[in-house]
Amino acid sequence: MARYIVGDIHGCLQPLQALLQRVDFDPKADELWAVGDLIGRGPQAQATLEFLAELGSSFRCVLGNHDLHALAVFTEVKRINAKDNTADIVHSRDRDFWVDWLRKQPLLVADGSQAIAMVHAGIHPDWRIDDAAAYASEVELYLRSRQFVTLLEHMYGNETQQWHDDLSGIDRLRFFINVFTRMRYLTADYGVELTCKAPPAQALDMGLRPWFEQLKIAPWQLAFGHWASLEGKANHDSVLALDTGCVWGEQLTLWDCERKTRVSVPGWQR
Ligand SMILES: [Mn+2]
Repeated sequence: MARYIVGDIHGCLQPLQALLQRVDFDPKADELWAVGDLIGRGPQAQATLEFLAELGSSFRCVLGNHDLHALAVFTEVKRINAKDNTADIVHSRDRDFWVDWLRKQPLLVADGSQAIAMVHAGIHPDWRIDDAAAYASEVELYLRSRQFVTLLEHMYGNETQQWHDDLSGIDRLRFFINVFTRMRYLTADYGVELTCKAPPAQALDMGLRPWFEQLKIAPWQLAFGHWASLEGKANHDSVLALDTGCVWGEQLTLWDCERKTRVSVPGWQR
């Protein structure tokens, strides 16, 4: 069995299929993991979800910020924006099916036997993988409950926040969602900063550091997406940056866990 971890797909079904063909992906024998942002912005939201769901148990993913936003749009918590490019699902008779499919996906996947895990954006450097998995499951439990729309209504917010284990209620869940699906930078005292999109060199001047800089999770490796401007380079042995800007016309990249190599194909050509 081979395992491949693919970066942010964003509804770019054709690059995904080209990439899987490049590595001879066999859904009967191999496993595909996806670091989230399965849909949003790119051209084929519904067809991409159909393709991935069809892979059944050979496919595993985590939710990204765009997937959570799509859930908010599909449940009418948010109005659709033309940029979202998810109108095909909004107007589909299968919309409720995709709401249920998406809200049952996790925020973190970990395989202890291979010491490999994935999230969309990152984890807090004060956490071990076990802690992060437990925190992710708090959100997952809520998303699977009947009250999930309440969480979608309250998950938005850009306030910089420190991690404290006594955070509770919706603030705690929002903090976890922000860390797992949106974070790029931390302040000097490990506050989670959510607005800076500058490259690392420029962010440094603002006192911000990439979230993974002080991360100590060896022997674990953590795959993540979300941050296309890193161009796949995090310069840290314990993390694998896999978003290489497919939806921006750059590349779609996967990590071959067995061979420990990257494979890329051209991204979406508008
Ligand atoms: Mn993202």
